[in-house]
Amino acid sequence: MKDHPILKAARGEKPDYVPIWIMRQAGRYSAKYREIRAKAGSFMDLCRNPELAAEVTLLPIHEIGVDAAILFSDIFVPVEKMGINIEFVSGKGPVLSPVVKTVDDVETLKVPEPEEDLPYVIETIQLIKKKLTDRPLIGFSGAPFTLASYILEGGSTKDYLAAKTTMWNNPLLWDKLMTRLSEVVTKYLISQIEAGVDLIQIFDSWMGVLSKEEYKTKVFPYTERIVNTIKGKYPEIPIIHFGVNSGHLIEINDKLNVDVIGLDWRTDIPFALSKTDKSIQGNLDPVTLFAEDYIIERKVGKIIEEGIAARGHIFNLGHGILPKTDPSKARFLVDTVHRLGKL
Ligand code: 1CP
Repeated sequence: MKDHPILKAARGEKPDYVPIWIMRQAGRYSAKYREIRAKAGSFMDLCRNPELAAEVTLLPIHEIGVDAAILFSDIFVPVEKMGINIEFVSGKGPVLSPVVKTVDDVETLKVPEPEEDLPYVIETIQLIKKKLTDRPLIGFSGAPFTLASYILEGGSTKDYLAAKTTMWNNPLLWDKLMTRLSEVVTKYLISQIEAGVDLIQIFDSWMGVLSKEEYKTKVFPYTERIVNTIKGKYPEIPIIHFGVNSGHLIEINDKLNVDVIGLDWRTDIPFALSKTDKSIQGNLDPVTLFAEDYIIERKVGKIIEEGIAARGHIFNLGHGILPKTDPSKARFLVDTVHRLGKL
């Protein structure tokens, strides 16, 4: 397993081919996923059901041939166990309650003990690892800023008003919440590693909405602490750090002790490589999977060419695969990367 192309690319050793996995690869574009999801009840029920979550995790391995599985779960799974209720309301997205507004509210948030509070996540990982012996399993967590943005807003947001104003107007609350979230994320990721995941991705999906200065002073130190604690304990487990539209933050994130920087499609690979010498992941625009095959081929070819100059390159979309994607196009993408990516 240690020599699998994804792990080699993450470490900056040269694999035989460019490996690929796809963000949200176990998702709504798959008919089988929709069928299992309907059987499970709510989306959070599916995340809490080890048998079904393991089955869903393995679907894209068989259906589209990706080189790694990613644990089927969600960034809200540990948040629920902090004492915040999560509901997915159709047309509105996730609704979190109660909304955190004061330092006292933060004090009531628990730090879940994964063995006791999240046993279904550990069990899901163990079930997957029994069945998946030839490819790595990716574990993941949201990062403190992305989690805080939902917790302070009570759901999705376009302007990040609650997160940004709290950061500016209430630095004590901000620090207490970010510190607590850092503890939650650290424990959660360590428990995933101990249950058997082979590498991890930290999703700071929305960090790109911050300026360099804000990111550096108000967000980076918390992520840095998480990464250093995990690397201190498990230096051999590669860490991927990803955020949407965050090309302006690469030179700051280059200082994190992570192995791979995830890029979305708006960040050109040559630009990214001028800011970091870490391995990279990405970065095909998810909408490309609605284009003609020759367009997909051309864009994949360009990304692979550009990725050769990186320390290592894991192919991925620049963000999650869209629910309307035709699964045969996802399969075509994986085959194309494998065909054009022989090194
Ligand atoms: O209806 C459904 O079936 C639910 C759709 C869905 C799925 C398939 C949600 C709801 N989450 C997931 C799975 C999921 N989420 C995975 C599984 C592994 C995979 O196949 O990739 C992962 C890694 C996530 C992570 C996640 N959840 C992120 C970070 C990644 C990203 O997209 O930037 C975020 C921000 C979430 C929050 C979330 N989960 C689901 C929704 C609708 C949202 C809100 C998104 C928003 O605010 O716009």
